[in-house]
Amino acid sequence: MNMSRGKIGRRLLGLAIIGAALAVGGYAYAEVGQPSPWEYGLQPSASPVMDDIEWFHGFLLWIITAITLFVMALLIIVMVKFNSKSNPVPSKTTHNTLIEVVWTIVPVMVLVGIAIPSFRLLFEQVDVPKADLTIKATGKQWYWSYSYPDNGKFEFDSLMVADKQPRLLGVDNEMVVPVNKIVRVQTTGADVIHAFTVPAFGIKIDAIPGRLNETWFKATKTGMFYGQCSELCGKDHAFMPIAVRVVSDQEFAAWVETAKKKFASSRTNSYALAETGVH
Ligand SMILES: [Cu+2]
Repeated sequence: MNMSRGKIGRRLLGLAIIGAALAVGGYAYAEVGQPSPWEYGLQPSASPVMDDIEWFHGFLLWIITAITLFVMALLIIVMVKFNSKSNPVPSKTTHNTLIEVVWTIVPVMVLVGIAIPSFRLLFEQVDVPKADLTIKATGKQWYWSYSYPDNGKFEFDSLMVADKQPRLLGVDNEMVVPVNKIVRVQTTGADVIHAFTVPAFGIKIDAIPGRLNETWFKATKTGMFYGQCSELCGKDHAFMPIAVRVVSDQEFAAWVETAKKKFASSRTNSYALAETGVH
């Protein structure tokens, strides 16, 4: 059967639309946690802790908005009703017990209402649940080293690669973790204080020489998630990104096998790379 030109055109258009939809869907599936242009909110969450941080952020925004509007309304009332023109003979009242009790009790209740979820969130972040694996992140001037004590005790360096995308975030060796597993992150500093931060996971913890800090995350989406050292640590502070690749359990097991071989004797190579400088 012969199809008219118009019919073929419409079919091609239909196919193109389906193709584009699939492409967009595929892109959305591979999550990327990184800053975006003109961003004014938080990076999309990819962990339970970050979900709660987002909730707390929204909760505070409502409270602060209500307080600001209330204070603004009081100011406007005072300016309109009690200026010298509309209220030439001011009242001499200096005390009003009810109002004084209210303006003491209400702010206290607001603060307690903020403190309860705030402390709950703080405990959630610091109280590490039973971990599925541990990764030690060591901050160095100016790159990160990751070791996997539960998976064969290998360690590797993660250095920024100047021409890799996303700019200033791409690294040679990413930290790799399995999805939906509780990862305990231990941080320390080899030289000065650094800070290990991944916004999408809601983690930020100092990496201090001579001290071992601990935090945790559970990545709920596969994809690439980026962060940066968040403690001013020297001249290349801006060039020691954190790149975390979240993969399935099978992919993680396969990566561990290759990483064990790849990083068995590569430490000298990475140190040499650090000394020649990649930026
Ligand atoms: Cu640093």
